[in-house]
Amino acid sequence: MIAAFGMVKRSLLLSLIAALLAISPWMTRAQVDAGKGAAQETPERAARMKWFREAKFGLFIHWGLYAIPAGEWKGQPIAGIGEWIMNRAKIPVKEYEQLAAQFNPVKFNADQWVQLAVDAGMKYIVITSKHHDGFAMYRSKVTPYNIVDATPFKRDPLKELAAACARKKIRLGFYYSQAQDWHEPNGAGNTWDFGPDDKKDFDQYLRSKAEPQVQELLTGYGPVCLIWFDTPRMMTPERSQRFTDLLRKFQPASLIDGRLGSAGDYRSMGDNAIPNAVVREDWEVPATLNRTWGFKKDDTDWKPPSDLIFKLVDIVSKGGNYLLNVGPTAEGVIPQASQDNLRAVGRWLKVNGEAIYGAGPTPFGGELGAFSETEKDKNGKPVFKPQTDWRCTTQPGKIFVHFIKWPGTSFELHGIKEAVERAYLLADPRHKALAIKKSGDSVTVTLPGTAPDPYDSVLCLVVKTAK
Ligand code: FHN
Repeated sequence: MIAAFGMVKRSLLLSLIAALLAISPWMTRAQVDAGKGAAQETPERAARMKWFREAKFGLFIHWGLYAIPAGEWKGQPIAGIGEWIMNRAKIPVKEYEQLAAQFNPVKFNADQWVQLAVDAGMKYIVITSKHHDGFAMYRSKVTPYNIVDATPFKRDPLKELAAACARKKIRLGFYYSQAQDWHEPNGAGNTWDFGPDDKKDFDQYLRSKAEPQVQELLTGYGPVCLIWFDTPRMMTPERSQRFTDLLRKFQPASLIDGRLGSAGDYRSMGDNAIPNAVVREDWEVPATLNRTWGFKKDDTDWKPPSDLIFKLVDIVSKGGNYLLNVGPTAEGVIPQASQDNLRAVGRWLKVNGEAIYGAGPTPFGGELGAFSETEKDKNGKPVFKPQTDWRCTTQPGKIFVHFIKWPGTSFELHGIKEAVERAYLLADPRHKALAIKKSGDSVTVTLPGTAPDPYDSVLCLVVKTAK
């Protein structure tokens, strides 16, 4: 067995530094989150969750009318995330609706979008079918406020994406804003046109729009891998249950994310919020490539491939999935920088995918960082100090050590009870065996002088699992 604590020493000198660190303020280890909300595992649940647990990496797409103003309204830049422009600029429904007549994304090509996800090594796609602005990005019979009936484009991109996903064998899910709908008098969120939410007939909105639209999505687009609900304002358990019932009735295999209003099939972390420690339940982090979800023309603050690969590895080492977003333009083009950075992740995954897809979390935890005993945040809570030199993921019989920072010619790992039978680098096409020395529960591996990968070089330790 592998002990639940691991720590790296690279040489005698580094042992000394480690000893010094041991008396530094970074003493308190990150706690493992036992996953208090974890659903009880049953054979049905295991079957439903199987693909999600293997996938690890998905593409989020925020696409809607907000891509036209792209962060600017009447010549003024509007602060905040792009898809919130209607709310931030308090644009009246009557004005915002007029964007539909201009929406003509002639460069949209479903196969190209799906190919990007495939090239990036992503295993599922989640696209906004209706965001908080209330505009349906598919042909809806519930309301003419949809892309087929209200725009010159007249095509149903979700139909085209569903067909392209089926061709490329990649799963498709739909984001649906069940509570906030700024277009509807009784939907949550639009207080500038329709007054306070607590005066609204919210159930009238749910029954006449949200529930029938979710039904349309579940019945008109083939297999839907999940529905990604969001911002559960005013969602009581009874209201949430009505959506759960729809999913279980029309697509029993489809998953419910963690933002419906009652427990879903997995936990959704906050936006861009990666936990500090291993979380022992199914979870996902939705995350941006820059600072916005919906396209904003002045947001070019792109996270580089090094950051994206580190985050993917960090998340998988803590037991989660990474749902990474693109915000296509009003013409239907995914920004080039998004494409380039995602494809760089895909190239790394081609070589190192075994250490990601279906991989389990770290058996250690000390390498993730620790809470400071001296530094406190504004609430008086200890500040977490992440350590980013290395991460660990696992497969049955294998431990993968991800070197974000190359340790030099030797690496020592503590806390391994099993026999280590072989060690090699995934980046070495011949998987040449590296020299290993085992002593007690430590293993020392002799490494080449330089990192074979600029972002994350993965060392595979083949271990003899306990019978
Ligand atoms: O308000 C939305 C936001 O626009 C975006 O869709 C994100 C994605 O996780 N969810 C909400 C904020 O958490």
